[in-house]
Amino acid sequence: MEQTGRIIKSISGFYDVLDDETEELVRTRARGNFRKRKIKPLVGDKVKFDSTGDLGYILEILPRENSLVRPPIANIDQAIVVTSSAEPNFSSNLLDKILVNIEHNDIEPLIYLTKADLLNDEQYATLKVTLNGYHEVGYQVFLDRDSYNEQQVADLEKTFTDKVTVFTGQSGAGKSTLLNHIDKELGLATAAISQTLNRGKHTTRQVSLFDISDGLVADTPGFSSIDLMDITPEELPTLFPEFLRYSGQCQFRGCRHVNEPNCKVKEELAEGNIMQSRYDNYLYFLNEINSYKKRY
Ligand SMILES: Nc1nc2c(ncn2[C@@H]2O[C@H](COP(=O)(O)OP(=O)(O)OP(=O)(O)O)[C@@H](O)[C@H]2O)c(=O)[nH]1
Ligand SMILES: [Mg+2]
Ligand SMILES: [Zn+2]
Repeated sequence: MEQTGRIIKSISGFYDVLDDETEELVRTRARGNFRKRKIKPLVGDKVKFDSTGDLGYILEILPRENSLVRPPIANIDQAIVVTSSAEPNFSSNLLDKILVNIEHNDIEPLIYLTKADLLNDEQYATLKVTLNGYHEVGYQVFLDRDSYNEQQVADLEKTFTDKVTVFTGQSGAGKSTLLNHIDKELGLATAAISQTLNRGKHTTRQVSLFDISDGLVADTPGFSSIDLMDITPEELPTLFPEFLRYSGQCQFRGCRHVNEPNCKVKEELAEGNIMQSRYDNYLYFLNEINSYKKRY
C-alpha cells in the first residue's frame, strides 16, 4: 500500500516516517535506487512509502521546498538562530554567515539570544544595541537576559504553530537546553562546552523533529563554522535585507556596494542607517566567495 508521510528522524540507514493519514511512526529504509542516484533522504522530506510488512520502504522523495546542508534538513519554514553571548562568545561574523545561508534558502530566520546571564551589565548593554540593530534589519529578536524568561519562551513557542521550525547555531549555544525548557518532556541531552571539547564531539548528533505547539520543531547538531560555497558574489548583496532596501537607488544596476560611485548602500552606511559590522562582514564574505572561485 502506498502512503505519504514525513521523515522525522534518521538513524543509521533507517528513516522514521510520520504517516500523514494514521499519524503513526513507521520505520523505513530507502530503496537501493536512491543510493545509486546519490539522493539521500533528509529529515523533513515528504515521501511516498510502502509499509506492508514490519519495515517500510521509501519509494519516492517528493519535491523539496528548500533544504539546508548544515544542519541537514528539508522543507523548513523558519529557523531559530540560537546565538550565545558567551561560552561560546558572540560573533557577529558567524551570526551573519548563518543568516546569509538561511536567507539563501528562502527560510525565515529568527534570532534567539542565550547565556546573557554570563555577561556583566556593560557587556549585555553593548550586545543589546547590536541585536536591536538586527531588529531594525527586520528580524524578530529574542534578547531577554534570562534565556528562559517564561513570557519570551511562550512568545517563541507561538511562532511554531503550523510550521516546520529548525533550531540552528553554534555547538554549545544552548539549542537543546532551550528546547528542554519549551517542552519539559523532551529530555534532550545537553553538555557544557568544556565537556564537549574533551570528547571532541557535539552533544546533539542527529537531526530530529518533534511535535510542539501544533508544529514540527527540529533539534540539530551545532557547528563551529560554516561556508558560503553555494552563494555567488551576485547573490550575496541580496541576502542582506537592509541593502535591498536601498540598492534600487544605487547608480549601477547590480551594484556590489564596494567601490562603485553613487552607491546608496554606502551612503546609508555613512549615515549610520546600516550597521558597520554587517557591512564589514559583507565585504569579508565577498572576499571569501571570490577566493573559492580562484581555488576551483
Ligand atoms: N549560563 C547559561 N548556560 C546555558 C544557557 N543555555 C544553555 N546553557 C548551557 O550551555 C551548555 C550547552 O548547551 P546545549 O543545550 O547542550 O547546547 P547545544 O546548542 O544543544 O549544543 P550541540 O548539541 O553541541 O549543538 C549546557 O551546559 C547548558 O546548560 C543559558 O542561557 N545560560
Ligand atoms: Mg544540542
Ligand atoms: Zn550600491
